Amino acid sequence: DNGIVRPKGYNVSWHVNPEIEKHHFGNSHPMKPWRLTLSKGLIMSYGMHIAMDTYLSRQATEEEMRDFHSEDYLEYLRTAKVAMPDDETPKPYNLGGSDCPIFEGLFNYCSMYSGASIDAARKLCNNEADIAINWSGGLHHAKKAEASGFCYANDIVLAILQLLRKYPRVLYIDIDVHHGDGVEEAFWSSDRVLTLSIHKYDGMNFFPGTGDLDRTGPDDEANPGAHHSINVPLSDGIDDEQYIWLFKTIVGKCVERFRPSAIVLQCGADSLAGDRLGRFNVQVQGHGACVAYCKSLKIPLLLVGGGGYTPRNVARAWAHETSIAIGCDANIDPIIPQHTPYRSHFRHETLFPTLEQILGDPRPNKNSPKKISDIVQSITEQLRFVNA
Ligand code: ZLM
Ligand code: CA
Ligand code: ZN
Repeated sequence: DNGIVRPKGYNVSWHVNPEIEKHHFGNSHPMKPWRLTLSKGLIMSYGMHIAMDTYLSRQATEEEMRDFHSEDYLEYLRTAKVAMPDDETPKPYNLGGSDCPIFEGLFNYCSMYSGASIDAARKLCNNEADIAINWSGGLHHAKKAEASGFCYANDIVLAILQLLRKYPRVLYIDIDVHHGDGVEEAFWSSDRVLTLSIHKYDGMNFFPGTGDLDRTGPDDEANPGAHHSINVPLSDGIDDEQYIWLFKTIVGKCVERFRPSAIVLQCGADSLAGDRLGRFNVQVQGHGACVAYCKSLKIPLLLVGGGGYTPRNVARAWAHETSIAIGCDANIDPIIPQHTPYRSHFRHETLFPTLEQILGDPRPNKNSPKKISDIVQSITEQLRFVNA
C-alpha cells in the first residue's frame, strides 16, 4: 500500500500527452517542455495516476482556437517555417525572437496544450470531474494575434470560454511570478470573469511590465469589466507566510463578493524559490497551500501549469499539487521514490531528496508588512464594486 486511493465522492481528471513534452524551444531556452516528463514521472512513481481519470489530450481544432485567436495568426502559426540559423528577417506576430522562437512542430505543440485545457474545462462542465488538471497549459501571455513570453496560444482563455458556456461566473487566479496579462486583457471588459494575478512587479524592469495595483479594469464605470481585474504587485523574496496569508485573504474576499461558479488556477511554478527566472522565496508547501485553499472552496476547479524554469522544482510542486487534488498529500512518502524515472536528477541534490525541500538560496524579503497590508486594503475597497 503506497497510501494512494481513489478519492470517494469526487473525481480528478488528468490531461496528458507525451507528444507535448518532446518539443524543444532551442538550446538553453529557459522553457523546457521536458519538465512535464519529469513531473509525470514523479506523479506516476507515487502511483497517483490510479486515483485519477487519465486522458490522452488531443489537438484543439482550428475552429476551437478561433474562439479567441484570429484566423490570420493561427494560419501563420500553422505554416511558419523554422528559420535558417543566420536568418534574421523580422517575423510578424512577435514570433521568431529569442522569447518566442519558431521551432519544429510549433503548431502541434500549441494545439495539443490548448486541446488539453479545453478538454479539462469540458470535464468540469459535464460534471465528469470536480478538479481537472493540465500541467502542460497555463500559457497566460498569448494574445488574440500575438505571441508573447514563451506563450503562443492562450489555452487559459480558451478554457474559460468553454466554462462560460455553462457557468455564469469564472474566477481566474494566477500564481505564476509573471503578470497574467493575456488573460486579463481577454476579459478586460467582462464582468463574468474576475481575474486575479499575483506577481513580481517592477515597472518595465520585470516582464511583462504590467499589473500594477491600480490597473483594476476599464476606467469607464459603465463598462461591465470595471473593477474586475485584480493585481497584486510584489517585490523580491516574498516568503510562504506572507504569500499564503495574502492568497487566502484576497481569494476569500473575491469568492465572497463574486460568488464564482468555477475557478481556474494557473499554478506557474516560477514563483518558487530557486527558480531560474523567478524572484520569490515561496516553497512547495506555500505554493501547494494555494491549491489546497481553492480545493477547500468546493467549486469546480481547473488547474493549469505555466512558468517554471528549474525543472526539478516544477516537478516537485506539480506532483505535490496533484496529491493535494486527489487528497493523498498527507499519506505519501516525503522521500522521492527510489524507482522514479530520472531519480538521478534529484540525487544530484542530496542522498534522500524529498518532494517538498527545494534547493535554491533564500532571497532577502523586500516586501514590508505595511506593503502587504496596503495591498489587501486597496483590493478590499476595489471588491466593494464587485457583485455576484
Ligand atoms: N530577451 N535563451 C515568462 C516569459 C518571460 C523580454 C528580455 C531574451 C527571458 C529569457 C531565451 C537562449 C511565463 C523579456 C529577454 C534573452 C527580450 C524573459 C533564449 C534567457 C533566454 O537564454 C535564453 C538563447 C531566453 C529568454 C532568458 N525572457 C527571461 N525573461 C521574458 C519573458 C513566461 O512564465 O509567465 C509563462 C510561461 N522576456 O524580459 C526581453 C524583454 C528578450
Ligand atoms: Ca501571476
Ligand atoms: Zn512566469
